[in-house]
Amino acid sequence: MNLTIFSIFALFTIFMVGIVPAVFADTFDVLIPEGTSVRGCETTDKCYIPFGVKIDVGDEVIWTNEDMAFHTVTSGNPTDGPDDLFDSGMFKIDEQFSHKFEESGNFDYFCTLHPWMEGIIVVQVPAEDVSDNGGGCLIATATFGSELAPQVQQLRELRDNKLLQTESGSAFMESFNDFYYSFSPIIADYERENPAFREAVKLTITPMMSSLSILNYVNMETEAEVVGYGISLILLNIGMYVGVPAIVIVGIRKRF
Ligand SMILES: [Cu+2]
Repeated sequence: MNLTIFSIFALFTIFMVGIVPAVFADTFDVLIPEGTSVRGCETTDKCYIPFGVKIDVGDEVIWTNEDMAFHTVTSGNPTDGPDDLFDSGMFKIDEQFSHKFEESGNFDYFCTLHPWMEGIIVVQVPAEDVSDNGGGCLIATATFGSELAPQVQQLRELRDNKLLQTESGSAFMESFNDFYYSFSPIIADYERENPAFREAVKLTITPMMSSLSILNYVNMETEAEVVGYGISLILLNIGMYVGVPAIVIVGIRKRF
């Protein structure tokens, strides 16, 4: 019974580690140092420190005013003026302004009170999201013989069309891949050398793949739906892989 509790705990941990980064995206600090209300900081790009910040989509930037004067953080540039993407308005010493960036791109900003003060935020799509689109499921490919096998296609469609369309799903795939690619090449190689082992793997993963196919028939558009279906599927799989064998073992033990 301890094993069951441990397995549930382990699977929940894997799932939550996948979700947490989506909920608590990274934050980055930018300081407005003392003395920026007079010209000079622009010669060394030190009106906002750091001048440029590179972040991922979903990350947040927090500006802190450490100067004695009022300043603003206003998207756009001094020549063309504000572009209305974000604007702190005037904020005073020790006050903060934050903005979460939901789209990729280069975002210039400046201070409307001191137009020599300029900075830039570069927002990029996380590298993992891009590379995930290329790889396939190594174990499913080795088990079902080819990348083009319907079972492998089903997994790929599920990942590309459902999971990677949401933040929680992408975050889950990211941590799942770190874990999965640590052992899947070894299993896939062994499957190619040993047909009996391949059949055993096929039997083992078939219930899980059938349960995943449910996802192709449901709507998973919101973050809450992805989390909900994700947890339900994990529980269903715990039921199939841990619960059923546990009940059988307990039943056998009672007989003897
Ligand atoms: Cu200013």
